[in-house]
Amino acid sequence: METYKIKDIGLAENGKKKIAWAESRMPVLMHLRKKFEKEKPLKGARIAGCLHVTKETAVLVKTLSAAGAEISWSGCNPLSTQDDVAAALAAEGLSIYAWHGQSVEDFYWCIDKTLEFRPTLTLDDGADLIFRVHSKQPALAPDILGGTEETTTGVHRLRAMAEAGKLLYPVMAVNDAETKWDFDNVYGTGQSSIDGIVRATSILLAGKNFVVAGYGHCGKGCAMRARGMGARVIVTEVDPIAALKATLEGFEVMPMDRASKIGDIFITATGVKDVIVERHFKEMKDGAVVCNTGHYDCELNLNDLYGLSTSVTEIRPNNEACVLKDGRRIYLLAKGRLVNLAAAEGHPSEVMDMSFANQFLAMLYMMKNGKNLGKTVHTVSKEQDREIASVKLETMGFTIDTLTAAQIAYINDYAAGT
Ligand code: RBV
Repeated sequence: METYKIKDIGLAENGKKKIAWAESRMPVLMHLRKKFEKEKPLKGARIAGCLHVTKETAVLVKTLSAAGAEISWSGCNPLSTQDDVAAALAAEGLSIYAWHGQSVEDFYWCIDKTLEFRPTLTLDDGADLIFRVHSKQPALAPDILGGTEETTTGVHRLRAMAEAGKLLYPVMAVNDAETKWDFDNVYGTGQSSIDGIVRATSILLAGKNFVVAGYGHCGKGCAMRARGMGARVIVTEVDPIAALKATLEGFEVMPMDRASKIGDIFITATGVKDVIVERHFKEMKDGAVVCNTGHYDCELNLNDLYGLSTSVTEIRPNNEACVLKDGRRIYLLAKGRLVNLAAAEGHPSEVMDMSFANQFLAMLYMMKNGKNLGKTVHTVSKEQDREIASVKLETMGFTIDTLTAAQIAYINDYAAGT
């Protein structure tokens, strides 16, 4: 019986080349693969994973498998699967259910397929898989030692579930590791979102008004990189502290009601719905480009945009021209889904190296300790963070200083002053 459903197994050769390229740029994860492939600490684990099927994720999947785990995988977004990578994983005998451009029904069908082997661990990006277990198949929960969560939005969902007393097993918030959010969310999102915008439009960024909605870590990355390309960056926020940070970084801050009139390119990175709605679309300039890099596709209100449009035409991959009644055109990228994963390839391998090293170590931790943990959201240890940072630095060829005994004594000596 086939243990996969993908677009085309014939794409496997290309996928293998992409995965090999990612492997050459993910030294921390490869170090962990080497370290654990003999010992096989995940032997006996059945891991259901739901995370973008990219070349980087493939390196994680192969590492989990090398450490002894049985795997069943689905993508966590209907538009992010790289079909050649999915084919390469299937060709290696791994169980995978994912293809690019699937419907929402197919998306959940794929998740359900991965649950058929009764997982003992779950790995999420956005919490759709774990939520599926809780809402549709709670009978699976007693056999599940623990789960992990990759992204900010998923961690928010899980914390809300835990607070409501609804979480049936412990989860590790991989996103909250410093070697994840302070790198992946900032530099990863910054580069890959610009990459997605450029691939979908080939637009010149220099001199454009580039509006970033949300100045969290992802928004900060987008703003920083857009400025680097010569754009004039405008930030919109609801949080005074985040807004203040943006102004002191030199970005202009204003409400979306004003930004909507002057922006050339808009990107949402808030994790909240209805950030750009009808009244904003109505004010936009002819030729404005709108996209989203938040986990879910609710930040741009597409019902509003399509409702205002007299025609919608895909003019190039991931770029739809929405023509309004008065002839103005608004260009919607990647149907409002994560522009970096749908229109480009997601974050670069080098940064996913740290995120996925955290995922891998969190899986080992859950396998070993899950049954003794409270049914709540846990964070990775400082030791894990430091170990990943140390190995990453070492593989990049950097060395750092060490505190002397006298310096340590000084730090701990509260009496030492002027
Ligand atoms: N993300 N994965 C990739 N190349 O595999 N790129 C981005 C990749 C993850 C990232 O960690 C983020 O938290 C999540 O996608 C949002 O869904």
